[in-house]
Amino acid sequence: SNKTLTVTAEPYSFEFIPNQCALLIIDMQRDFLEPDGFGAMLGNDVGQLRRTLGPNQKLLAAWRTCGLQVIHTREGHRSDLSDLPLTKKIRGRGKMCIGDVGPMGRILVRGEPGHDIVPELYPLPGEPIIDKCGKGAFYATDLDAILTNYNIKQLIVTGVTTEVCVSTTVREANDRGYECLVLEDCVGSYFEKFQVAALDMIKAQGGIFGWVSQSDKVLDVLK
Ligand code: C5J
Repeated sequence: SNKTLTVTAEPYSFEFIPNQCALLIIDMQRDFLEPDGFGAMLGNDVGQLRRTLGPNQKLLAAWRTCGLQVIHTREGHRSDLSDLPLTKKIRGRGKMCIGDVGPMGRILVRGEPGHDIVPELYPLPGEPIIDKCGKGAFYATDLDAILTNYNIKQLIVTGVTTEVCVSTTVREANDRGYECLVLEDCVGSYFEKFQVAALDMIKAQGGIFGWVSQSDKVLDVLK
């Protein structure tokens, strides 16, 4: 639709034109969310991310029913790792690193089971998937071109993790002139204090990077 919808949000209402607004779902990948994935193997509490599955499923279903644009992202690398900076590969000094064989195939390598999107939120044909080698979804991808081609000017951003790939993408989007609404029940962090701080930073100073709300506030106006 072409008419403006108004969502209750912080620091003030988020107004959007549905056919100029995409739902951007960041990195809802099996290796980050599943109990036998890479994230869990590192000792992270995947429950903090899994709580976003239900709200994301409900929002995605409603968004699709309205015929609106959905875009998915995945963090990962080419199988030859030629797009993986050595600095990223060795970061953490862990036993396992990107490209090694983990519980669900090679860690963060495209085409491996653990790299793919969780079945609950699996993309439909016609929903672009952005494969990115960085944290931000704009860096070294065609996301900006796709948004321009679809006349998308605003983003409702969900996914994981709030302080890493969601935040980086929202900041990149902001600098490119997109307005972002982040839904707190649809974004997750392994660390509660980062979840709170990352969302506070987005909406601070009059919405310096965007708006924050909850999925039910969006569902309210889509009906
Ligand atoms: C994402 C990460 N997707 N935390 N990755 O946030 O490494």
